[in-house]
Amino acid sequence: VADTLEARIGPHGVLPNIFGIDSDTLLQGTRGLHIIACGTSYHAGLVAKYWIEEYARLPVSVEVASEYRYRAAVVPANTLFVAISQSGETADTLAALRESRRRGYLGTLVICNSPESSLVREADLKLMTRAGPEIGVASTKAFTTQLAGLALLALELARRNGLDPQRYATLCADLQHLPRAIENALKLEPAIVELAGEFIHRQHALFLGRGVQYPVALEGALKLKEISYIHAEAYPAGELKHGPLALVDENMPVIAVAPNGPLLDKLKSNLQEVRARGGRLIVFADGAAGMDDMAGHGAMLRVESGGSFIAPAVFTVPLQLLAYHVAVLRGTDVDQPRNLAKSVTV
Ligand code: F1P
Repeated sequence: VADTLEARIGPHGVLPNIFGIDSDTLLQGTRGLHIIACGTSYHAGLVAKYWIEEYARLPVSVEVASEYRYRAAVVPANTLFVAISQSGETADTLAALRESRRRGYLGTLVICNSPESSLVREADLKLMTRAGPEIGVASTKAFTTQLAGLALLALELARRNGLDPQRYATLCADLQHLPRAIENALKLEPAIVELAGEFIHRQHALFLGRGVQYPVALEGALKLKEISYIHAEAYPAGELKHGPLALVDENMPVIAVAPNGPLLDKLKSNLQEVRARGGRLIVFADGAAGMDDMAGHGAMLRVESGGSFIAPAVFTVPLQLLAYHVAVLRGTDVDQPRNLAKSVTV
């Protein structure tokens, strides 16, 4: 993450290292974004939607690349097509990029970890993440570096679209703090190892988040599925009462991502509903969040979010660690999960 941000945040703000044909003109002309990606990269796109809409006030739609070309998409004027991919070789993402050429976008931007990849070669603009080689099939550091790159993009678009300079400066400082906040989150590892023991014989798990933390919950559930083979679902916490609550009993662990913020009270009332049904609560809460009334009804782990802007990237780390340690305890092959390929090229 530090490498992805490196040299791109200076005293005057962020300079996302976007290169390609006339990046300045394309970014200046952008009036909306359409983000496509697969798997973990898709979840990064969902986080970006919250950031770009909140700070740059541009409309963003996000779609899985595997569906994109089978839909007669309507493309509003001056929409930038954005593809996110760790490998840059995912067949659906590449096919979507090629299809986008026929659909009248302003231009194409690829956010990618592989400089020599097909996606990077074919895009107008490129923003490189610097996760280094990721050996395991499941994306982990690729995801956090994608979030770092997308945060830079969101801030750059925000700056161009008139975000209050003071607010912009605060967000830049938050982003600068991200590597340190992630280091702090990694210190939770011993507590997470202990927690992982509870999952050895579990078959199912529910993940909950609200707002920008919903995609983080999705990513936590995906990691648990991919490497531990535990059936895991993620829901925006407000959707609990529209169905998933029927699944909650003492055998269902419910993992909640709960940083401080305007939606915390809403989330707390959703968690009360879980508690009332005897569900086992595991809450990843912000140090600053008033969640003490939730303690004593399950496990509570405190994560220093480093500010609401970067919280999605920080809260991802304990969820990745949880999936990892559950997988280790269950004896699955963490680096090479069954049935999965690092890069899906067909
Ligand atoms: C997309 C992806 C990964 C996942 C797995 C299969 O890859 O879904 O997120 O971990 O490796 O492919 P990419 O387009 O980001 O390379």
